Amino acid sequence: MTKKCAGCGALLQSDDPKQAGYVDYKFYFDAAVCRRCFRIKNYGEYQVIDKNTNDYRKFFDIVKSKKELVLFLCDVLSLDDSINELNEFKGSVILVITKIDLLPKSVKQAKLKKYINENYDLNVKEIIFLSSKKNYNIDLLFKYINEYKKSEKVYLVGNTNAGKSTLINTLIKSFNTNFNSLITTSVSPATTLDFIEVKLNDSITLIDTPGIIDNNSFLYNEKPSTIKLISCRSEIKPRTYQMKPNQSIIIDKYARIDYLSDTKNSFTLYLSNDVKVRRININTNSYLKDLKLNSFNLDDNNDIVINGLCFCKITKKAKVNVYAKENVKVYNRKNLI
Ligand SMILES: Nc1nc2c(ncn2[C@@H]2O[C@H](COP(=O)(O)OP(=O)(O)OP(=O)(O)O)[C@@H](O)[C@H]2O)c(=O)[nH]1
Ligand SMILES: [Mg+2]
Repeated sequence: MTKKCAGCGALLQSDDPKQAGYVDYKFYFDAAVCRRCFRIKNYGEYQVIDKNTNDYRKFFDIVKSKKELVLFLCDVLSLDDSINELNEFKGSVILVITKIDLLPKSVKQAKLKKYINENYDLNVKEIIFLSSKKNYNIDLLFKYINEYKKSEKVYLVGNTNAGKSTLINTLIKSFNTNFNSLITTSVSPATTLDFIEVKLNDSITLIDTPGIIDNNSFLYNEKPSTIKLISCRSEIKPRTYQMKPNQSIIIDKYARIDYLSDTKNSFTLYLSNDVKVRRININTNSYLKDLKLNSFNLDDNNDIVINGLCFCKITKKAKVNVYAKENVKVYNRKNLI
């Protein structure tokens, strides 16, 4: 008899503790979840399963050919060109921008929507901004699901950590009070390992999928303590610095932003409130200059994004040098907010 872990979707097995779905043979028949899920939930411990990043993408690619409704989730702090991929889905797509509670309340959704519409040409039924944590717009999403679903199956896809499993648990809590969803969620990447079907009601079955791993993210291959520290958990308090020429911003031990223009400028950092930031003099301090250099000559109203770590809103034209880990994508875009 085979059965699946209700937390991560892996097939339960008692042969290899290092592989997905392991559960001690003594518990096999009674267990609903694998040892890894049990430990994530109860002790916050995280075990990396040794898989190739393509193993995760495989599930995403399978959903592309389905005709059913797809909820394409994107963390508001990781909004980038990867959302263009939603145009490759055969089924209707709703773009769900998650974790909206992390942005300061002053940020207008209309502005975010305008940014998406001006920068991307997306074939979507709706764009919705929500927060599973604050239960914000969950009712509206439920209404859209009923309006656009083609059959009872509704798929949730997106990058790892976009909040797919958390959203399913929230929908279950809100609309199926007879059932307690067991899907495991965590701040670490690659939590969900296989398709997980959860019945929301007689006419809707939600299907969770493993998220896509972004090799160019700061979070890729970082240790759990660093992931916890840099992941935003509460509303971001933006940090504004009036930069003078030859000043530099140091983001803990992770990145350095040198300001090279010769007029004053305003830099506002959006990142986890727990990460320490300080300002130094470029000429007398070479801290973190051994990291990879990315140079920019920016127009006014641009953001510098250090993928997975933060973004920095810069108001005027600026020459900047950004130092970050070798694999991390650093890029500029028009101001998001
Ligand atoms: N602040 C905030 N955090 C959220 C929200 N939704 C999810 N999270 C957090 O984001 C992290 C990732 O959530 P998951 O639901 O595990 O993400 P996932 O998309 O299922 O990730 P994979 O299974 O790896 O693909 C967890 O720490 C969640 O608590 C939200 O609306 N607001
Ligand atoms: Mg998940």
